[in-house]
Amino acid sequence: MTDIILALDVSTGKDALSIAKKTAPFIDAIKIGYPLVLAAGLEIANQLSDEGLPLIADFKVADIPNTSRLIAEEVFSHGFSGIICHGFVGRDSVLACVETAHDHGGECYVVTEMSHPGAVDFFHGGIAERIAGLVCETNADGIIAPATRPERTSLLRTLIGTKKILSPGVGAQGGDPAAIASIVDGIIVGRAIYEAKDPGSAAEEYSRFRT
Ligand code: FNU
Repeated sequence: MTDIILALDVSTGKDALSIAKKTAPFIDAIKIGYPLVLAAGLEIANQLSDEGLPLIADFKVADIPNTSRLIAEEVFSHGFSGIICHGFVGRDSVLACVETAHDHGGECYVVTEMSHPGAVDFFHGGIAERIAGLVCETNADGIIAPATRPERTSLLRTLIGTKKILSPGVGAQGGDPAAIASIVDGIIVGRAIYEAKDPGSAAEEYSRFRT
């Protein structure tokens, strides 16, 4: 199965709710993060939940285990079904997010390699592969891996088996959904949908890649 996940990085609650309503029939989940939450507050999650779609908190949590756990508790008590954390912080911090997610019946995704050009400065040279190993050891639910580098995402697939891969970078960052859809479980699309003249039609276009 390949899901379409809307990255709702708009800066007002009003825009977020309006775009969520227009796109809901064509998407499988909504991901929100700092841009929207800092503008509209974490309560926006409760309002978005009216669409009946899973909500993923993209806070890329990267802290000591106690702080990571406190962040994850706050996320799951606001109705999210998934959280994204960084992997480079190490096993104990990742485990704090994974355990808190699972305590709440939610999922935890770990960033293995980011999608932007600068990601190669740090994540290449074995780091992404080590993080993939950590994902298996900590029983995390899946990884975030780049649609902008399908060959890297394919490699990471061989390391994590059937765990889920959610893949950002299509559209605005140049990734081709056709090149990545068959190797991942979810395509994350932001600007190509929410900045479109008609976000509903743009989401419908991407829904061709749903399986
Ligand atoms: P769009 N995102 C990303 N690359 O783009 N969470 C990563 O490696 C990663 C992410 C997020 O470019 C990014 O923050 F780990 O407008 C944004 O919310 O399609 C979304 O994915 C991509 O947005």
